Amino acid sequence: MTHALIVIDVQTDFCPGGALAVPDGDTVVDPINAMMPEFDAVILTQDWHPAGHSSFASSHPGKAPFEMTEMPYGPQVLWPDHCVQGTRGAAFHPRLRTDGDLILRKGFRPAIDSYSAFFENDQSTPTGLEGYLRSRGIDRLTLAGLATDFCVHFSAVDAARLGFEVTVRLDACRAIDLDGSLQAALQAMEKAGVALT
Ligand code: VGL
Ligand code: ZN
Repeated sequence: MTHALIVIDVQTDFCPGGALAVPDGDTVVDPINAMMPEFDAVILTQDWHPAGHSSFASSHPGKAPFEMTEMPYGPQVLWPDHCVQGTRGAAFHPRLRTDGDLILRKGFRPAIDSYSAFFENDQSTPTGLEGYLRSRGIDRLTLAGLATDFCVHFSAVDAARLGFEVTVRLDACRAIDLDGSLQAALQAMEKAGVALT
């Protein structure tokens, strides 16, 4: 089997002091750096939004961060402005090793958010990652990074649904945990056949 590590969104804005800080988000950096040499391929994802993105509360008059809205594709959490293309907040954590094989950017379409590394939140627009992995003969995936209950969760469930053998290293993930979202994410990943370690 060819086994890839997918490092999800270990970016400055998701770490303490960032615009959408995940509690203890920076503590995933050392374990992720340490596990990289164990894999045949290392892929990093980068949340990469244009200014004024539709997932930002600031783009919806009268809405505050962490409230919900209805998008044409369904319910969507509204976030503080974060990971704006080319800003310091969108950069990888300064201590993260970024000498992997591929950096995949997502969330760049103004009207659609993208938690998953495989499909945007409309659940149909592909990012191209599936084709990249298949053409390299990669069939096994380990995921780590931020945030357990959003981008890691949706990436893991999509990967399992696409037929990859998927493990999530929970020791190298941290969660936002909005209204029970961590518990729901763990249940959804288990139900999808994702191994949680
Ligand atoms: C993420 C919320 C908004 C994540 C990205 O990386 O989990 N969460 N954008
Ligand atoms: Zn985002």
